[in-house]
Amino acid sequence: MSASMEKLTAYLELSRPINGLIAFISVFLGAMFARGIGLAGMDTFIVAISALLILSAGNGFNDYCDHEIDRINKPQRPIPSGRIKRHEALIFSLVLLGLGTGLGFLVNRYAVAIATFVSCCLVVYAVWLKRTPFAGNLVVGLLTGLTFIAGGVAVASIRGTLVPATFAFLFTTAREIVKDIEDIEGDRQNNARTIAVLWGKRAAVCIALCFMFAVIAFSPIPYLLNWYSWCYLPTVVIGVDLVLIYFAIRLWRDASQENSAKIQRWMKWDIFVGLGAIYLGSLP
Ligand code: DMA
Repeated sequence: MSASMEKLTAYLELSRPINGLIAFISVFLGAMFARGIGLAGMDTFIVAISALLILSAGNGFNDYCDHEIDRINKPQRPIPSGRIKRHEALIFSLVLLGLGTGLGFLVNRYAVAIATFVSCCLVVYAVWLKRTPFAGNLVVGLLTGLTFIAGGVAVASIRGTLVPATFAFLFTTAREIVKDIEDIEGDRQNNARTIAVLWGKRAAVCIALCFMFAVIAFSPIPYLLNWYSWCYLPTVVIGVDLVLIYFAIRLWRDASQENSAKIQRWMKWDIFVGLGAIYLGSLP
């Protein structure tokens, strides 16, 4: 691979494109739930791109701040592996943050307000909240939920986005706590006061399980309230609830770094199943 190609791949890796794709899709789904299938237009596309750019920036800035921690936890990442210099990651993140927030001006003032708010939260998270027990996890969960609401803002109606936003919040908070169990070594050595470091793995597992069970408990509600059609229920029960129960049992039995790493990765893929269930449920 040529040097410039390698650099490009490293920047792509830094931005964590799967997470960006999830944010992009979440905005579209948010707009769809707010206004109905097929009504997503140019504004939604702009907000979705803005979410993708801001999240990519957030990931880059996160790695910029976490270079010491990642040297232990994730040595293969672009910064600790030396493929991207720290200042390059910083410039990359600031440019994407500026572009992402700027795009909000093409939509409406609420889009600008959300983009600015999310950008500030991501900076505060990387600099400070990540090293604070629980608050950091909650903020990432809330921001993930907010991507659906941003989709609603693009079509000037946030009703209908609150169910997927709640799902996203609960699911992501659980996953973030599992990630903290995975990252316990590097976090401990760098004095990051996460739940796993401060209160121990067992407590972290219990809190993550509470959030997983909250997702399961919440999942039939939109169907029972007649908000989603019947297609939603079997998809969410089989594709999300049963899968979460399986993850919960595995995590309870083995909270090692290796196992929590596997579970949090699988949880990321399972988000697509959850998005699919909500999509199917909202088809006319
Ligand atoms: C995820 O942070 C990134 C953003 C933008 C909130 P994280 O603390 O979960 O990342 P890491 O994988 O470095 O622990």
